[in-house]
Amino acid sequence: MGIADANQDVQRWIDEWVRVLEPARVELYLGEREETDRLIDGLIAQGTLRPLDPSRRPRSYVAASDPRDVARLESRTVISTDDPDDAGPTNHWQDPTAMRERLGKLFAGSMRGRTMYVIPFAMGVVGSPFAVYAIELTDSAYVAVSMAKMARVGRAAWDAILGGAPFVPAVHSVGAPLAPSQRDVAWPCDPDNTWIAHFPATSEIWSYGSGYGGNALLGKKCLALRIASVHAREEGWLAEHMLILKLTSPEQRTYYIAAAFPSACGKTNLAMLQPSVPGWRAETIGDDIAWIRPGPDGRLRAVNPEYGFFGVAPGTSRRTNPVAMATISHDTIFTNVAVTPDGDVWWEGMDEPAPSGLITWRGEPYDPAKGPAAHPNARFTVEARQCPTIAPEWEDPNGVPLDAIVFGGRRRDTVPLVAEARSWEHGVWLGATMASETTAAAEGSVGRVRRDPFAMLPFCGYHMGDYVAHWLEVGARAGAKAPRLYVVNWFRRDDEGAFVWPGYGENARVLAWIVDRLEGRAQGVSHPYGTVPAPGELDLAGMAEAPSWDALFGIGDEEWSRELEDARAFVATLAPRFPASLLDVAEAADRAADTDR
Ligand code: GTP
Ligand code: SPV
Ligand code: MN
Repeated sequence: MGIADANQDVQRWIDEWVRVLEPARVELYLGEREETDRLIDGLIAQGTLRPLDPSRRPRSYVAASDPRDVARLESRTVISTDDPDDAGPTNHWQDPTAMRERLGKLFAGSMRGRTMYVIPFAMGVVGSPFAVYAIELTDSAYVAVSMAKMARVGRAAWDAILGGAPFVPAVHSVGAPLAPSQRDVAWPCDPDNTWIAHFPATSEIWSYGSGYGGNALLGKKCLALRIASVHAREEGWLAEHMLILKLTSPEQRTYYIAAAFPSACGKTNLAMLQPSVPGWRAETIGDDIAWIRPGPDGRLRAVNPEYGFFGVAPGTSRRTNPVAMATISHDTIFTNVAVTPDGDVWWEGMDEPAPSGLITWRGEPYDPAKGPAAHPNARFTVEARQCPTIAPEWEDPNGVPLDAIVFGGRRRDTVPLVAEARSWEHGVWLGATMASETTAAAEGSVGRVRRDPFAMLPFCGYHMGDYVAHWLEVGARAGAKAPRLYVVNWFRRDDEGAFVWPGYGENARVLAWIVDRLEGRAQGVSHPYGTVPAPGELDLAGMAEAPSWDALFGIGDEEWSRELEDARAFVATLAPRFPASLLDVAEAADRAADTDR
């Protein structure tokens, strides 16, 4: 079906995999309406998707995953380079030959009884200088229909690849072959043997055993971050875990801001911000990944290479994120949310309390004593063009020029609400040593503070020390045209454990201060983290309970020295590739803050 016209390289690659995987059928999937409808009908018949009430949420479905397959599996995500040092200490390294052998055994016959979908796609606008082409082979129809929402799947990418454009070869199997007459399960997977392997030397991605999110939608973290970060380093650009936001001031000036926060730390929410401050307007360009290249004028230009949002459902409400709620009002696939008796979705943090008769993500009647109704990493999958605040330039093939880049994390103390770095180098130090409390977006314990450089800890495809050095080079080349660098923290808490900052739409106050800095209107005061708003400088007018300056920015001497010591200990683990000059930059910044105090 259409594969006959594939050019020889592509055909040979597909044939090789068909021999290994032994699917019962092979289908080219271009994401077209009729094909998608047919796949969805099949998924409903199989019990993977359950249609929601079309009068409440048209053309929308709920999937419930296997409870053992609910998030990215960081411990089984590997970078296979010949030299382990090229993967660096922050990645799980596996010898490429051994990994190919091990996965080869798992892949052998793993698609028996199933259809293999051949999915050509582009990350970035087809034909643009940013575009990267790829083909994912998968035996999951759920992955296929999700990919059509998340990436530019289709004829244009296929034609580009057939025309000879290089493509990233990506192979995915849920690892659950079907014997003849064996009944399928709703969510096939092989959790005991899951591996998500990357071979940077050949840009290959091999994923086995999981059907969930970043483990299986290979255009996202595997391609657009881990593989792309390797290309980016070689070619002088940046592949980042960042949202991109367009901000228009009351003076009608436009600013483009990118922000790196770790998983489940607020990127989608900031990307869809509805400013609480009168006169400001925010529009969305991307919510998770930014590819950043120097433009012809020397400014850094960013694109969102994705086509949709794979957003965290819990905590999303009309109060916190009305834009997301509007975006997912139709044509959305929900995974691991709860289902109401009238055929709609529910999760913790929604505006309405849990209705009676609620069925949890595990398919059981809801009993609060037995845990949440929606899995904490429950997600929605939806095309970006459904977002009411999507900016027209989100598909600009040349991207948007960045004015500021923000680093943030989830920290109950220490890190101030906002600070401007003293220089690009100082900002790189702050980005390289940022830390965050772990979340449900990956397997493992939640709430533990870990260093997560540039929110890229699980996503950098090479040595983290080299990555930091690459950031220095990109900044040096951009010179005075480089965007300014900031840190933010929406998650400081008081003694009772309550957030001191209301967050969400109120974060616009922080963005307004950043713009004031860009325009030279805000003086700021010196702080261990750089320049923070002087008391009274942050516009808190009209806030119900304005927090004190100290609650938002205060930091004790001991708190600061502990932080600095911990940051230094972390970067020591990246030596000798971590740029030593940054230690001097950090020390100079520390001294500057000291003299100012
Ligand atoms: P990934 O998709 O995993 O990369 O997550 P993300 O960075 O896009 O995070 P998202 O915006 O989905 O937010 C994750 C969680 O943080 C949700 O439960 C939000 O409600 C919560 N959150 C987001 N912004 C804020 C904020 O400003 N303040 C507080 N307190 N919580 C927030
Ligand atoms: C993240 O964990 O940062 C996500 C979800 O955006 S996933 O696609 O699973 O990586
Ligand atoms: Mn993310």
